[in-house]
Amino acid sequence: MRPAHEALIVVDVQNDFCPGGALAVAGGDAIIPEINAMLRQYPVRVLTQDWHPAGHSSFAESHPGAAPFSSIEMPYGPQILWPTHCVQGTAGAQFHPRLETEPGDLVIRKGFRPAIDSYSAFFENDHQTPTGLEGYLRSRGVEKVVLVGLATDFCVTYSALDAARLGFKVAVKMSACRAIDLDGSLAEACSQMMRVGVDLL
Ligand code: VGL
Ligand code: ZN
Repeated sequence: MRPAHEALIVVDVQNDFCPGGALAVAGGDAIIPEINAMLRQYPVRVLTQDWHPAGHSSFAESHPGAAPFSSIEMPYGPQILWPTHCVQGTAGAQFHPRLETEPGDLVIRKGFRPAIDSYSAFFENDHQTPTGLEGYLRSRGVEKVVLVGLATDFCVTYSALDAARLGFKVAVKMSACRAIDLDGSLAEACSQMMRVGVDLL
């Protein structure tokens, strides 16, 4: 067992981010055995679930004429428009069936506000609207978080940067993550994480 002040955060290991899903990440399901093993070793275990209402503003289909993976300006900054994914209540939004979710203490759902996306497990994409995870972790005495899951260069990195900004020690277990890698986004994400002291394991 890892020390009592360490939390594992499993980001978005959902069907739509795995092969065959609507926003499939290459090899997204290959990380599941390692994550299942890690879930048995951490005293605090959080799972996140991307959880969008139909017609969410981050979906390309919500912006007539816009192509998936193009970018638009939202009131809170630039936003990539994604293929429709992780719609509340659909099979694509469910955790992957091989992910052993039973040890999880908390499931944080995010991205449920129609007008704003939420990559990070801590704050929505305005970097201000909290999900509540910070308070949960502090109440449980957590000082260090280890992040795994999908996708390395979006939800994992945004979560890692926020956790570092909030003063947690942060590590990302890279072998238990997979990236979308849009236009060099993985390299950019890794350099941003290293710049703020996130340990890339
Ligand atoms: C994610 C794009 C859109 C992720 C979620 O989990 O990294 N990426 N929604
Ligand atoms: Zn999403």
